[in-house]
Amino acid sequence: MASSWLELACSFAVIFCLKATQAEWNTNDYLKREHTLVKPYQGSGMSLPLWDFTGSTMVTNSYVRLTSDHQSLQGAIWNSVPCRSNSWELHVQFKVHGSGKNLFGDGFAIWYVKDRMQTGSVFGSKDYFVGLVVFLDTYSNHNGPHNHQHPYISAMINNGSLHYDHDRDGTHTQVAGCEAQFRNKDHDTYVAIRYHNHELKVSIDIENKNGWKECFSVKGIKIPTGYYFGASATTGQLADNHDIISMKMYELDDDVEEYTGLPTSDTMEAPREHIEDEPKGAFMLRNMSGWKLLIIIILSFIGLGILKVETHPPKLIVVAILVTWRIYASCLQE
Ligand SMILES: [Ca+2]
Repeated sequence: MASSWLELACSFAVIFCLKATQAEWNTNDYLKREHTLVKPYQGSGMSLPLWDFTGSTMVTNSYVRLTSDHQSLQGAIWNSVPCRSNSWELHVQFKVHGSGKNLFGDGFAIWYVKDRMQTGSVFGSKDYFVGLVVFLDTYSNHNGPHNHQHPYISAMINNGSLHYDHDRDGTHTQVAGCEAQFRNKDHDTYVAIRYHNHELKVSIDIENKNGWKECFSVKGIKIPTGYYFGASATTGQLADNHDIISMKMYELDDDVEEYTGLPTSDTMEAPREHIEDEPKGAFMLRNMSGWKLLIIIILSFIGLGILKVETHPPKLIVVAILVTWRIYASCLQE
């Protein structure tokens, strides 16, 4: 009898342990190693299994640097295995940092696209792409009034027909976006891209709180399987270090059938009005009509002529400069 009780107790203990393990796991997410990049990066020299590089990309023991803090660079890292998961979540640990306090750029992009390893004008990768991209844009190129600050995270879905407009920071083709101060942080920074049941959700963990905060979520998104994950970055006149520390892809259970069509999005944010910058400085001089410039030059000569015949040159220099500047300023306002 005692042994029966013992067996029963053991059975309960086993069941309890199994339940506890299930509760601990409590997720249907599965890490897919073929789409995952983690330290220590296993490779020889510049090559890594499952991942390929372009441009300025450099691999160290601690990070994959897409661009360093120097001008006119572009680099990318691409997974070589197409994604066969219908729904997935990609966690990217990254670090964007540099010496610039007010001027830095341009940011980086995380891709899930049909064509990999293609350099181009969109953060170092191809324009008119087919797939999904999430931009982590650190530099505001947008002319005119903005309704958001940078750094800015946004997503774009493209079936190959849309052009990414750098001058507007892609705001007229984005499905959604949010501001996120992820640059020059001393702690680890993460972004999560979740595509599940035709919903795209982007979350961030950038405040050292070890938890995800939603950036945006958009329903009615369809992207097929068979595309490639990647990340790319560029620097132009402004620069930054754009580092990828890890990329982890989790397959998710879902309730939808496999989609094989072109990427689509039911909604897209309303286009923002494109307002030209008011030209300033040397740029303004190029736009100024000839007669206005002529007036300025004539007045300058008159001012200098007066200086020669007067006895108080310092005072007149100030007057001449003020008159010239006033006319120049009135030209600018027109
Ligand atoms: Ca930008």
